[in-house]
Amino acid sequence: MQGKNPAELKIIRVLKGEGSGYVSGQSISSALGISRTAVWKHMNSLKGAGFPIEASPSKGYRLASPKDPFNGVGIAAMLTTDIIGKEVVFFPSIDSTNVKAFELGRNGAPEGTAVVADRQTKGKGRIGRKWESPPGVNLYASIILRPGIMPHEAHQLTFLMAVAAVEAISPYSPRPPKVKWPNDILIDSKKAAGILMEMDSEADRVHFVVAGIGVNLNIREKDFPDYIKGAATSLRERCGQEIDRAAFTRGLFSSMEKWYRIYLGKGFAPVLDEWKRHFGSEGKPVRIASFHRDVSGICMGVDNGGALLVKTSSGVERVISGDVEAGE
Ligand code: BT5
Repeated sequence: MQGKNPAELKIIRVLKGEGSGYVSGQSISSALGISRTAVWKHMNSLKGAGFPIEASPSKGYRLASPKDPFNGVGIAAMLTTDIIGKEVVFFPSIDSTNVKAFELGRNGAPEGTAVVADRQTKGKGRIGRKWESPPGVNLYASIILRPGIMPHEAHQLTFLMAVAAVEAISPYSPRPPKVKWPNDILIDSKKAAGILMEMDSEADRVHFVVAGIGVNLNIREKDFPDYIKGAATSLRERCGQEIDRAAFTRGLFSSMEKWYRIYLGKGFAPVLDEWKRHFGSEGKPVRIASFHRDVSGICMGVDNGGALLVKTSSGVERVISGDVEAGE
């Protein structure tokens, strides 16, 4: 677990302001009001955190590359949000970021706290399924939200996360990403991201929601386990370039914050409208497998609450949970 030091975040911002140019130790020391020795110590700590800092006795310090390390400091360095990720709790390895975020939420962690990991040993999908979470390649993040909603409204945040994820993924995707009801992001019909919403609530009040998201950023398709090969992809595979994980995470947090503010201010309707623009199944045959029944028919879209509408031989059915499979 890593925290962040405000002086070090300022130093990174000063260095980034110069691109790959040098900044003298003296000017950093006067900008921050700290001694040259303190600057030197912070530089060493930043190097230890993975920032590519180069020092020259005559010119000062510079960042040799714009790529930030993927850890708490690297993500926090250039974060522009006020809520989401204001507190980043980073783990090189953890069982599940959702489990950790839940624990922190119960202990009163503030809204927007983000638990991020390089690797999960027990990454969770829905209903006991697994989320493949190898190290060094992807993003696994869980955000604590305290929106003051009723338990039956909590699923709306899944749509919100999907909209934010599409917005963050789009710049890296040669073809528009599509949402698959209720919680998948697909590129070229393959799953690139999944969302897992869990809540702590009483009958009429949500204490907090943990919004978990896994985005396949740099994993190669050949490295997926056999059972999902062909059905899963990554941004790296789609755009042909290595994705800067820290920069992607910040972009995702910004999109989440944008849509969260819209949701708090204007309600679910604008979020759902945006979600519908990216919905890939409307007008297509679908088959939904859920706990107690299977429904097959033509997808008619979603209703105002986000339930899936399916035209079957016996009329239009409203489906509130399950997995959509392409129909025959
Ligand atoms: C999901 O479940 O798609 C929710 C995934 C949420 C993962 C995040 S990571 C951060 C946070 N912490 C956690 O522990 N979880 C969240 P579901 O719709 O049930 O899909 C699970 C299914 O997706 C699996 O049964 C596989 O078929 C497939 N799958 C597993 N890992 C995958 C991966 N990395 N990429 C694409 N598909 C995957």
